[in-house]
Amino acid sequence: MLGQRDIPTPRVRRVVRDSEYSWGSNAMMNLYSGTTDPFSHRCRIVLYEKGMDFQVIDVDMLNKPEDIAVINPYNRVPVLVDRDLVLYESNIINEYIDERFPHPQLMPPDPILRARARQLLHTFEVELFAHIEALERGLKAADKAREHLRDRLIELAPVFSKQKYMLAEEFSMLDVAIAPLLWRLEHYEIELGKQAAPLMKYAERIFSRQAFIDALTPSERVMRR
Ligand SMILES: N[C@@H](CCC(=O)N[C@@H](CS)C(=O)NCC(=O)O)C(=O)O
Repeated sequence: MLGQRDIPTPRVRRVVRDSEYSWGSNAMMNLYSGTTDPFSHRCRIVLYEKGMDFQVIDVDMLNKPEDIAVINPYNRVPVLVDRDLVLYESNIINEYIDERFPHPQLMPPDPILRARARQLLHTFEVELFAHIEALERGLKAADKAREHLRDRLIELAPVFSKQKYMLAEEFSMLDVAIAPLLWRLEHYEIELGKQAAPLMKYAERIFSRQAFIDALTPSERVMRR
């Protein structure tokens, strides 16, 4: 575990709420976040939904600072540093923030519903987000990934003819988890067609939330026309 003094000084820094912030004992939560990274996007959404003090450290994915490898053995973003706690993996970071700052609660309070939500989060990773690296890196597998994502999202679309959000009527961590992909459909050149209209209506509902708007980086803002 890294001690406070071992935490590297960030090279790129964006102070979100507290311009007097210094990298010292009063450190608030710090998120190392890729400016175009869908996984970091998830964590930014949760931080803004909670409306507490935090700092986002913008990481240029094309010029990633060596510091990231010091705090995450997998050398990836997002990474959350909260005093002595260093966390990676967007869903783990988000559950920590949700438990630390319970309002508004984004995971269901009931253990059974919470377990189901975690199961669905896992399904999103396997069925959707595992295919994103091919698109982000422009790999040979990109066309297959596009096709797979399109098919899975079209299958999901009818759910939103009956309900407002992924878990019925309340915005939750599941909406947070999928939102960065929905925002990037044009950017990834995934065309869903008319059959996905209920899904796109659902997406617009998420995109119009103030926290979602505030969480977007300038590079993300231009991903959708
Ligand atoms: N499962 C991880 C995925 C994180 C991830 O893949 N991050 C990518 C950005 S898309 C990364 O930092 N890759 C290293 C690099 O591009 O150098 C999470 O949910 O946080």
